[in-house]
Amino acid sequence: MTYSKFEDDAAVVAFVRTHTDQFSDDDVLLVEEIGDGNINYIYRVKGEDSSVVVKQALPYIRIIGTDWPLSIDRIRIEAQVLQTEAMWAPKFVPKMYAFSAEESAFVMEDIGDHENLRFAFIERHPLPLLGEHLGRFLAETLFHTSDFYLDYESKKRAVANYINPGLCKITEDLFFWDPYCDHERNSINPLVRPAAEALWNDKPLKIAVTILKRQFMNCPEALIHGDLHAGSVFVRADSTKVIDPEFAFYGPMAFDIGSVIGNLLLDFAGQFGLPGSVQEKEDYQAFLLGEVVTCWTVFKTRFLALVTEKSDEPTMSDSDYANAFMVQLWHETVGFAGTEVIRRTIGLAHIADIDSIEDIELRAKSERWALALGREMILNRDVISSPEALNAVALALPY
Ligand code: SR1
Ligand code: MG
Repeated sequence: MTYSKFEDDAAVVAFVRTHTDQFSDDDVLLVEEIGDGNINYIYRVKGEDSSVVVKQALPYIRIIGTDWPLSIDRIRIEAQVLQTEAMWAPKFVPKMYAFSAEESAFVMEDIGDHENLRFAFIERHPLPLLGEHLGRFLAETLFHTSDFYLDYESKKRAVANYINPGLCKITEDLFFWDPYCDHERNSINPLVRPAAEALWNDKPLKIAVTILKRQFMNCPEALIHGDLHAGSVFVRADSTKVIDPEFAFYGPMAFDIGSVIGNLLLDFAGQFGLPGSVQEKEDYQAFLLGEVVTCWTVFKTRFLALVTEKSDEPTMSDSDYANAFMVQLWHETVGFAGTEVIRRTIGLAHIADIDSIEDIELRAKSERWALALGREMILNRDVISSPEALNAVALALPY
């Protein structure tokens, strides 16, 4: 492996031409760096009639530099996960055209006709199929990579293939440790510091978070995306694409489902302080809660149908077992969603839904609301019995 960044546009073009036949020889190709993520370099390569996207991983985190080293095996994992997801949920992922370990880079379909879900949320774009699409994506990818579907040997080999320690460690720290202590990586609105300090002194909460952390570290249930926040989703009104599975590994299904639900609720928190009329905000908040219900219901219905249709595992294919599994999975989902809500509010990696609220007082109100919601979700995950019950908790929480 070269471990070096593409030197210039010509190197990116040469990479695409060497590894794909997407462009004819006489097509003039233009390169534009488009990545605004934290970790990698992303380029769009545009010809006369079509374009592709190139993603390159370097052995460190882009926004930090060489002080935070990170294995480039993550790009191999991401390429393979995109291919696996494409087998089971082809509508919901960009096509992978080529991967090269030599350059630690791959070429994929350009989904530039979609917009990032984070910004669609902030601008309150109508997304009538969002929850349905994400529920379906989750059901297909999680079922087909789990013991419900795979034979005992394929499953264990897959667990080994997707060992991803460096990226898991980021999550172990940023979700389950930093926000619950005065960590230097945290980024805290000074007006919210007393609320953050209250969490640091909340022993039952810290124990509950540690239980979730242990589950994250010790439950190789399915090949999970591992970073399914709104920034990893691109949308049009009629289409949804999930990208960026570099954090993927064999982990708890509830972590992915919880990330989706956590991000719907984070945008709910942001809506209070974002520009717009009260009516516009309340309408969009109602839409977000509706998508919480739809996402879970579609996920559950499709997963259980897949168990009936395709699972021949002698014990787990029992429908009574599968239904009991769903109950447990829901409770874990609520807990993981709560950790996403808290870590995006006072941890290292914030979200624009809240951070773009210019008035610091208004932002603090959304942040305090989010912290209170996340705390309730984590502590009461075993009593919040359904998405409707979760929505009732959100609606009852004073702003
Ligand atoms: C240093 S990485 C910070 C965050 O960005 C990624 O997208 C993950 O969400 C990670 O937690
Ligand atoms: Mg990412």
